[in-house]
Amino acid sequence: MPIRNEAIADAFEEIADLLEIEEANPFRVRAYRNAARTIRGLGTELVEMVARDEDLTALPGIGEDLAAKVRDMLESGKMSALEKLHESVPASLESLLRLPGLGPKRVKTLYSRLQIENLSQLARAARDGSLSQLPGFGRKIEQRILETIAARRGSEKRWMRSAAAAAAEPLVDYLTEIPGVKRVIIAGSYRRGKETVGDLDVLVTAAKGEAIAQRLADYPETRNVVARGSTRATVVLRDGLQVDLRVVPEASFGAALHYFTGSKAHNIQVRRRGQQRGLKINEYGVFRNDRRIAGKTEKQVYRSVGLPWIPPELREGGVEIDAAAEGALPDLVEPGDLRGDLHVHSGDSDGRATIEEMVAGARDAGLRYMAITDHSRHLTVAHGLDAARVRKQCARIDRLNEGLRGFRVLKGIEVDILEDGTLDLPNGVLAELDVVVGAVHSHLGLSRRKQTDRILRAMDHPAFTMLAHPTGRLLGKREPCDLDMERVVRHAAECGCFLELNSQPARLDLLDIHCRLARDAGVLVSINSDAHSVKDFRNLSLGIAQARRGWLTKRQVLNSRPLRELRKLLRRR
Ligand code: DGT
Ligand code: CA
Ligand code: CA
Repeated sequence: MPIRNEAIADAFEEIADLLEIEEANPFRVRAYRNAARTIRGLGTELVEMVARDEDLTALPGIGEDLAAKVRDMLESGKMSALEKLHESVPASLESLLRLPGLGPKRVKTLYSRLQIENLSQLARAARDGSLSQLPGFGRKIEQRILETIAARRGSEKRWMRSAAAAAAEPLVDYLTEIPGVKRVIIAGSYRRGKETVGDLDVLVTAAKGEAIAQRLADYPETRNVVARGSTRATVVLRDGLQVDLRVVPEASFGAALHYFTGSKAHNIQVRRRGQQRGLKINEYGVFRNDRRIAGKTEKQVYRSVGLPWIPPELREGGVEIDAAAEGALPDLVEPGDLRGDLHVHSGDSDGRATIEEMVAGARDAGLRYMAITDHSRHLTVAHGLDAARVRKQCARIDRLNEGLRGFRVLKGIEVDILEDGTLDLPNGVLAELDVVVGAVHSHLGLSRRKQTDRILRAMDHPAFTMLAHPTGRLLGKREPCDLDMERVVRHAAECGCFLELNSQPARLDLLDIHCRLARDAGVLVSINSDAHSVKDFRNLSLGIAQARRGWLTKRQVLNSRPLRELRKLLRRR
């Protein structure tokens, strides 16, 4: 059996894993990962290239050293660098000890029962489920170990969607203007609507790839060129964001778009369905006996395996294929579906515009209503409002509404949930408001039990409308707080309140999985901007992307409802 690319890429990945445990130079680790990725993306088998005496170092990310390792593996069936690493990595039991949930006793069990002495072996055992079979282990700890490992893997720099978009949009414009270019689209995690992306995967259709790769190298924002070939290029932009360019002919566009949109797990499932039908699916098309039967559009690719087109936001390799096969894909919420915004600040607290200016901004964004929800008094840094100031603001809003046609300002507050779960303003004033958005801004480090109880208690308040940014995470800055979201969602369903999906670029909180919990429990989600300035209404599109990844339909989004319907829902408590 010839050694396939997959096995070589796996070996490189494993070397990277082992080097990472050894805390080797991150550049070295990355080099192996990049090489693995290159190899996985190759259209031809390395074994054939070597047989034809082709120069492997011409491949992006493959230098002399890695090329030699590839040849070594093709000849001997093993990669000696990997074997050596296996020997040299000490019984790194100490590093296992540092993992959450693993004490000396469990580590010893791992070693004596499964000969696990390093992180990659542990990861494998956790993935194939053998870990949970051990005495003293269970599903919970297995899950925790998997999460820890995933978090370590994911510690390479990722970019917030908003930052990636700021780089992507001008790049798309630049590439679109090149003569001969037909289409330019960003695939990868960006197209799947992820809240962070590792890099930008740009797909271009054009007859001649080389010229496009050259133009990307010449792009004023390009800092350096990592690799360049006849149909691809990899460059790093000035701010450090990496761009992978692929140029494909029009006839392969759909297949390439599908392939490079991913996720990898989704692609694998689609390919498997293809295999069951005797089809080979790759980035060039769908093939039966080497004859291309589809590839121009994504729809064709899906149709070839008996599925309807699946929106990119759902392509995570979970249940979307089954849902598609059963004709049960959700009709996902769209940007134009939002009628209002239920979390907006003004200059009365820490916003940067007047209520009137925010009204104009909301109208420009196509909205018909919004709730002004300034901070409450506890948040002194934000010049939070006490009851008297809230009442004054309400009177101003009443007057403002009298002069408005086709738009309504609702009266609200973003009230602090105090440490004990009480709200930061007296019941009387809260009862006068249309919208009470409860938020945690302090004591984010409470235990899971205390944090959850605190939030549940706040929800029990009869005036409570919705929970703002439930997990409190700030991408790249702050982990989500320890919260039992299943209990929170269940409780929201029981007491008839709502959950916010906060659209600020660093928040995007609810997470996608929480949106799904909400949907399953029948809890409506409010996609709010939490705008502090007029331009912040634009962030709603980020919230929509997140909601789509959470499988939400228009009906499951509170602020897609017309004002009259919304009012009924708000009064339901
Ligand atoms: P990222 O960049 O970390 O946010 O995540 P993605 O999903 O954009 O991943 P990336 O940039 O490594 O690759 C883009 C897409 O290309 C990925 O979603 C699926 C496809 N792809 C990459 N490598 C492989 C592979 O080894 N096998 C398969 N089937 N697809 C791959
Ligand atoms: Ca990517
Ligand atoms: Ca990429």
